[in-house]
Amino acid sequence: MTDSILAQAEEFNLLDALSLVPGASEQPCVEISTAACTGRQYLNGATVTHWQPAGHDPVLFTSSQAVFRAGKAIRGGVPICFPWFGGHPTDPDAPSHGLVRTTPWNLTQTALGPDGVEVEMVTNLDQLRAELHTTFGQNLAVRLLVTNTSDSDQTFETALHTYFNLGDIQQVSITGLEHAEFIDQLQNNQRLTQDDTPISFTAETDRIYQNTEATCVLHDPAMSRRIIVEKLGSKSTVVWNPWIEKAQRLADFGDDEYRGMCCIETANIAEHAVTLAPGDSHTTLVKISVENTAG
Ligand code: TA6
Repeated sequence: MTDSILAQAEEFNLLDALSLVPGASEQPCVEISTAACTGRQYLNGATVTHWQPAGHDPVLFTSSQAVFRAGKAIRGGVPICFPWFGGHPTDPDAPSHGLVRTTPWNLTQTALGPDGVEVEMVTNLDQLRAELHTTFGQNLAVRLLVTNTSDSDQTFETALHTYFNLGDIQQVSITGLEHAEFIDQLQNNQRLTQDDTPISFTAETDRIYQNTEATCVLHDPAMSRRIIVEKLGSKSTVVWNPWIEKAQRLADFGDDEYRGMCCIETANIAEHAVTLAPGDSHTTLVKISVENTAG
């Protein structure tokens, strides 16, 4: 698989801006390097694993223990959860977070666009087609376009499961979700409401905020920056940090790595699952930007 993909490099390489190369464990990926940023996206799961805009530290977290192997989800970056989130609603043997974060997507287009290097990857399920359009520039934009290719209505959940790199979990806060209702996945999926204070982390946190299209801001004083997470076509926002015990249980995650990451995920989950008529499409978009706060 890898050799035939890499043989296509000539078709997709963009001078010095983008190269199709063997990445970790020889897994094929596109590497981006421009004046605006560096980036990396694996064909496995179409997973963006690195984005670093000029003048900033890396914005995405990818575990030092991540496994790069066909059929294995990469622990970090922006895994794509689709066509379901979490456990399958009826099949306990089905993989967590759907089918496409562990399958090889097809690299179909690369281009130099006005906002950066544009990469398109595609995968087809029986009734649904997923296209991931990623733009690597001073900002990072990840757009999932799902189309119903069947002759009947199709319903799906999705999440752009973004892992953010941060300086110190005990100093960060997230604003934008005040007063939103959330499903607490650690309290039997109880529905609770966020008060008027920012989210901070003092324990394992695993919440699905519902009925919110709000922009979130991750305030990271240890790295003197804030990360702005804007979204379109998404009514759920998932906030997750595994904390100590879960971090130790995750084989592809360092025991102490919970200190330097959190997930803010752009999603449509549960009552916000999307139903498409035959031929219709839906877009879920996240746009990530970074601002220094030093001085
Ligand atoms: O998005 C949060 C979550 O659903 C957590 O419950 C945790 O399981 C995380 O996803 C990672 O899931 P994974 O299947 O990648 O280990």
